[in-house]
Amino acid sequence: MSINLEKGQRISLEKDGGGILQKVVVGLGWDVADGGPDIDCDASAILCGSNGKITDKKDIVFYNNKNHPSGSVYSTGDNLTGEGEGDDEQLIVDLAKVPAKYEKIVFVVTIYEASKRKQDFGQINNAFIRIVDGGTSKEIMKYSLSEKYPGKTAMIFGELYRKDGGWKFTAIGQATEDGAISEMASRFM
Ligand SMILES: [Ca+2]
Ligand SMILES: [Ca+2]
Repeated sequence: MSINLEKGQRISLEKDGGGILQKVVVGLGWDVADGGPDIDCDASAILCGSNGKITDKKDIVFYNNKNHPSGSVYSTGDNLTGEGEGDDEQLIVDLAKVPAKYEKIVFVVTIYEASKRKQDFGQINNAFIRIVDGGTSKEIMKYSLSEKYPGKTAMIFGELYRKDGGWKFTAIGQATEDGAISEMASRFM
């Protein structure tokens, strides 16, 4: 059964009935509030070492760098509008293949050309991150933003991190004013 996480909560990622997960789908979704113009959110996965930093720009996986060199994380592509229910962008993580030097994978969402288009998280509804078992397609957990963030143009949604030989996920929900993926990524450099 899927668990609804609150901001700050963490869970262990396990298969239904226990056991280690091989592959997960990290889905992110959003809708435009009140019939406003399209908003192009971009989801990224940032692979960090034990110091919480990236070692290479290729450790940021998103629509413009779809495949991590290790083959363990990839992006299914760029959604420009957020139209429709369900996942609008997805990052696939092959947990078993993540090289040992990476301790955590942070999932962030930025708004493309937010300042030029004068867009922010105050104009977004139903933003969420969820994790699905890639083997069974069953949802493991979902974290939905419970409030709006006017003036905020990016969101650190959560992170997967290694713990006791497995993986845990924390719902972070930290809104920022970063204008682009490069700005967000500089937090991890
Ligand atoms: Ca996008
Ligand atoms: Ca949507």
